[in-house]
Amino acid sequence: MATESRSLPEYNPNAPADASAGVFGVPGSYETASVVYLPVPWEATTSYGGGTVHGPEAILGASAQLDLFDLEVLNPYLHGLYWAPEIPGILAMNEEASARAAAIKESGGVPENRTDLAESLAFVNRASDELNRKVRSETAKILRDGKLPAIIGGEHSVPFGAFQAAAECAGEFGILHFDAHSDTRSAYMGFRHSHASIMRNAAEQIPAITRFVQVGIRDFCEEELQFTRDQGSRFEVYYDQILQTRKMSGTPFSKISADIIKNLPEQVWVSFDIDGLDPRFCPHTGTPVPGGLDFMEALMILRELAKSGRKIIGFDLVEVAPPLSADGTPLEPVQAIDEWDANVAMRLLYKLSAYALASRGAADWNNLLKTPDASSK
Ligand SMILES: [Mn+2]
Repeated sequence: MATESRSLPEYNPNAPADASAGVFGVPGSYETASVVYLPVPWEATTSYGGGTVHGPEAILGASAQLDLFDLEVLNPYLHGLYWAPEIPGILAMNEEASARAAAIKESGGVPENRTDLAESLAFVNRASDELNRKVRSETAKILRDGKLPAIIGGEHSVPFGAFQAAAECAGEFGILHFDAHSDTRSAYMGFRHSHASIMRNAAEQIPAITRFVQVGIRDFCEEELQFTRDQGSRFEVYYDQILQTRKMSGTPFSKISADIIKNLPEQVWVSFDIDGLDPRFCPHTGTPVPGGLDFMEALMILRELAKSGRKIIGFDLVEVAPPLSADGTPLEPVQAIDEWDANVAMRLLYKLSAYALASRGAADWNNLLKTPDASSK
């Protein structure tokens, strides 16, 4: 893939950003991009708090606030970061599927003798299949064009088609999965492609994914614990409780990061559910859970991955949600705090992009190796 940087004519990175220019306030096009963000506004199976359907527009809207220069990887934006248009039809499909799913969620699933709900369930499952087909073909195109795909959710069910595309175009790979939840339930409430089932579906249906390394997991049922154990060495789960206890007992986080990364194969997809972080970084996400990673800890793990020589072949960032007003529409940001979820997410997105590019040989690694170390200046 193309990872060379280029200067952008008539663009001054030190000036205040032009919010209408593109993601992070930088002009760009698909043709010149190394990283392509594919927004997927979808939340049909969301089971608790809604709003992640508005995640992509909130992240894009907040992104112009970023200062582009990065101490570690210098100017990742020069490699070309492009925010693709939404796949046509997704928002309308989400609206109908969400409306049908609402009644199923209300009854906690589909009881016998409720043929109306069974019909709605079949509708939602067909819509999920259609969504997966669309995401798969768009992601495959991005990969075939030699670019890095980045899926922006939406709920955590959305990258399934992208995993399929990665398997088809790149062969075997591992998933580094940040999340509060295991996401290995079997068809939660009957939804075959539930946000709570993404890693189980991936494990059962995509044999090219040889490893799942889960980090920050702290909310799961016994069936999920059993499922991941039954998968043997294919699943390595860093439960938050155990990870945090190690940290609090004096193990340096750099050691913990290295332990996590060593389980991954050569090629890695990063699946980042924002609720893997401490909820103070994502207060409006759909299913927040206390505990979780600090922002800088997540970055250390990602840095360790990029430095390790493994290749990031794509990534997703999901479950980001802005605060909603009483009628379910996004709150018009009045104060900076209203944009907090999206602010954190766009900064994570920029770093994810930088580390992904760096893992493809695009960074000044001497710089990256030096800066996080307190002994250097
Ligand atoms: Mn998740």
